[in-house]
Amino acid sequence: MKLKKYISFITIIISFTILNKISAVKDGDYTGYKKYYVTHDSDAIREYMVGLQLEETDLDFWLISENSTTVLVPAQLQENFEKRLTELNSFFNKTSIYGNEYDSDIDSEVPLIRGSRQVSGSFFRSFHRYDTILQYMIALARRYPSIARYETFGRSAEGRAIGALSISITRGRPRKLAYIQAGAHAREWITPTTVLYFAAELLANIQFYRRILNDVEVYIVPVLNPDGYEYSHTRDRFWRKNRHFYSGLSCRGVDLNRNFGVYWNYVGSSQNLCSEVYSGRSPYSEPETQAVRRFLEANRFRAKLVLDIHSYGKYIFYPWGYTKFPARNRNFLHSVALRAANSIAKYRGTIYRIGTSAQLLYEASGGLDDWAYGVLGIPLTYTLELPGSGFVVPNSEIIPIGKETYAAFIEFLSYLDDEQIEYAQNSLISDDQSFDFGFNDDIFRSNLKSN
Ligand code: 0X9
Ligand code: ZN
Repeated sequence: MKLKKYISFITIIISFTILNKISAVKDGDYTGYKKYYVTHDSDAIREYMVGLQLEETDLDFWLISENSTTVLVPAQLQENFEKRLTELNSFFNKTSIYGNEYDSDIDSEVPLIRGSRQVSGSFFRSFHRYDTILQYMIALARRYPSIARYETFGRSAEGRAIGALSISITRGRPRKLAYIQAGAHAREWITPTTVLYFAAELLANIQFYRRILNDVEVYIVPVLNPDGYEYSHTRDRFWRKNRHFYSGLSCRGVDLNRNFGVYWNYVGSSQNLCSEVYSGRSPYSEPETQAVRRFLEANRFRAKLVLDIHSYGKYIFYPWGYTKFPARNRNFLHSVALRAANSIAKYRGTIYRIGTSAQLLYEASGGLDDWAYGVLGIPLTYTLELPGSGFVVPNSEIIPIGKETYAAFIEFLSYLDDEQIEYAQNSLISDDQSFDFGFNDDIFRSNLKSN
């Protein structure tokens, strides 16, 4: 067993010296690229992929999961890549990248609650440019002036306004805060539509949600990374990072989900600017992550739920992302996630997997989830990976994914009543006797005291 591990370790080391660098900036040109779907039947192959993701900036990793990896490989590297895969005895298939995704057979015109109003209009029939999204948010706020407010959350690196919607039926009273964010990664287009669908549904049928919204403000940032989002519409459909420009350098952009000040740049991120997981020059070096930090720090004692919406893979992740070590109240986090996943499944059977991203994907630090949970002590913190077999999701899926995910949002919000929150926060202390990691303990306790 030990020998086997040793051999696979050696294989990984040797394999690192593989693919020759081409270091071209692809800038949206995917001529010759192939999408590889590699199945892992051993940890060695998976670990090899995790290593490659950090070392090989010319590959674009879409998903590394327990038993498979999906990765875009440019023409020049395909021969070497396939050779390595064969040496590692792994199976793969390759396709061109604009493949068709799955389609829905659900009647999306059924309202979510019997007797409720259908979220209407043409907005959810296709994906929109950023301006249209902002206009839609402003229109929603105008239409429901007593419960919704449009705000500028911050400004992006290129100066775009980052729009937010605050939804609340009890303004002027102290309220708990639920923060829902999407679009941190530019190419994950299904994430802004899904959180906006949720906002529209809440507003159109507010009478059904009075109990849940009784003392809760829902704060939604649909596109945290508008510069990247626009770039993924105009130049490069698979752009991930923001568009931070460094004068004199050809690569651009910081991975916003590696830029938070929690074990920053410790694992699963890179200091190579050309990498898809470049963590930035320092923690919060980016205006987009600064905006999140400013907002959540200012509201840290009333923030009880943080949801960061990504795609794809159908996962609900709870902390930690940076280590496989269990989080203190993981049992509680897991049970809430299970409820959320069950309610998603009721709509059309979509199955989510639940756990930590460190276990189900890879260890990666500097994420919003770990920071909100570990540094701010926000008891319910999750990252969702929405469905899709890639980042290109057909228009016909916008409403069905909106509807099934809505069920998860409602389930999460239902845990914000006083009793549940008290339990959630107490379980931060008592849930796991074996937790002796030191990190963040004091912060947790000081947060608990002031609640
Ligand atoms: O790697 C990420 O940032 C997320 N996956 S994605 O494919 N959308 O890029 C997962 C983030 C999970 N959380 C942490 N690693 N902290
Ligand atoms: Zn993402």
